[in-house]
Amino acid sequence: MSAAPAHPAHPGHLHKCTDATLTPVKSTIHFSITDKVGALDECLAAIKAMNISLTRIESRPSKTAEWDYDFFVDFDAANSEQVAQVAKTLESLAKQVHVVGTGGVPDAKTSADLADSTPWFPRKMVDLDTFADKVLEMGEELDADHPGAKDAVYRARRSEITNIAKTYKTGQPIPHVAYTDVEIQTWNAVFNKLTTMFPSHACREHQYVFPLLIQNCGYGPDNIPQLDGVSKFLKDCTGFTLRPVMGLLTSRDFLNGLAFRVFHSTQYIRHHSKPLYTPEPDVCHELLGHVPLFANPDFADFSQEIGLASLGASDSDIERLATIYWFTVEFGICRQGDQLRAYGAGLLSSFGELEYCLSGKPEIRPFEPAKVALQKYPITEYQPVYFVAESFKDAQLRVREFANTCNRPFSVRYNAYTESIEILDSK
Ligand code: HBI
Ligand code: FE
Repeated sequence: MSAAPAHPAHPGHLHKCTDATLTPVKSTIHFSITDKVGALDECLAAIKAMNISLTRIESRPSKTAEWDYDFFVDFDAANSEQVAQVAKTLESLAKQVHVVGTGGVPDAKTSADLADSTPWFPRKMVDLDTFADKVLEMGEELDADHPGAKDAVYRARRSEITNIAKTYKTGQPIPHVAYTDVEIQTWNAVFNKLTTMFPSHACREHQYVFPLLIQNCGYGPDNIPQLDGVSKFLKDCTGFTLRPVMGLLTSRDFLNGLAFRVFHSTQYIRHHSKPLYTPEPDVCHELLGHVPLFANPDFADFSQEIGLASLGASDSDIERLATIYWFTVEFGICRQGDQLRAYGAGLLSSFGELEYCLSGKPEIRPFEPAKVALQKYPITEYQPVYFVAESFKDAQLRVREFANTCNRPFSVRYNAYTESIEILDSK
């Protein structure tokens, strides 16, 4: 457990006091107990024996190695002596007892508590609609070194396609794009080249899903799959969905989307003059590199873990999380049996780098998030170093551990029923 949280929990609802003539001392106490039948009962009975009314109980698995449970109990005491008495009593029954807040603090909505120091972040899926036109440089203008920069026809076509993303709203089907013959030829060149390498270079999760994408989503050498069908397929597999995007989002916005199991996907394709090169994400990179992995439950959990850590994170933590994202989701390799295989989408969608990363030439290091987070990386050339994950589950746990070291005075969890973020305001 960390030290006393910055925002002690307080109940927001009405409740009965033990003595209606006195103002109760609203208090929150924390304690941990091991997962033993009756342990919680004993603690609550002890409080009840003092004739104190409980107004809220929240529990969650503890971050300790012993798999304890943390409890946060709100109660109304008659006076501060009684609060101390509760703490003393619990000390004989539980571990890590501390009063996290008592007396005089008005009931507060957690959102108001967070407002000042915490960067804005989406709380509900629909909040992602606000990202739509916040794209970085390549969104509408193309960089001078983009192969399509001087091609007016290409640029017009691109804005036609990015217009879908610009007007897209949560919950809508993603409009289909009728890809042209030239576009399909570009896809064909990429598809044929990469699919020869997948059997020897892609991780087994990618190889398992690829035939299913051919069967269910129209993947094939002569068809560019539609985001809408792919998104429905992913939703059935892992709850991930795609959202069309005009171009590069900021790291913060992009990672925030992952907290909702939403992947922002481009829908346009690279320029036909250089089918095996693109300086930015395009539909080939998304569909051949990213999508197969998001169909894997462990990888989906791993990705969402990074997303959850990014919500309301400081700018420097965002940068560290973006670096972790870069060396995993984009350029990760993993150990499978006695071999190394690629699972990063930047590798799986690049003929040259897919070969290079497993060639034995580049440096390979173990995936340790605290170290990875500080690694500098080039974005226009092959990576000088790759990090090996032992499994997606293992990588997820490591990222969670890393996230606990980030300086954020609250923690979050995703409620999949309401598609919204719940805030636990004591870390
Ligand atoms: N935006 N649309 C989009 N696609 C990405 O893959 C992407 C992004 N913004 C930032 C980003 N990737 C990463 O390089 C990290 O900064 C998260
Ligand atoms: Fe990518």
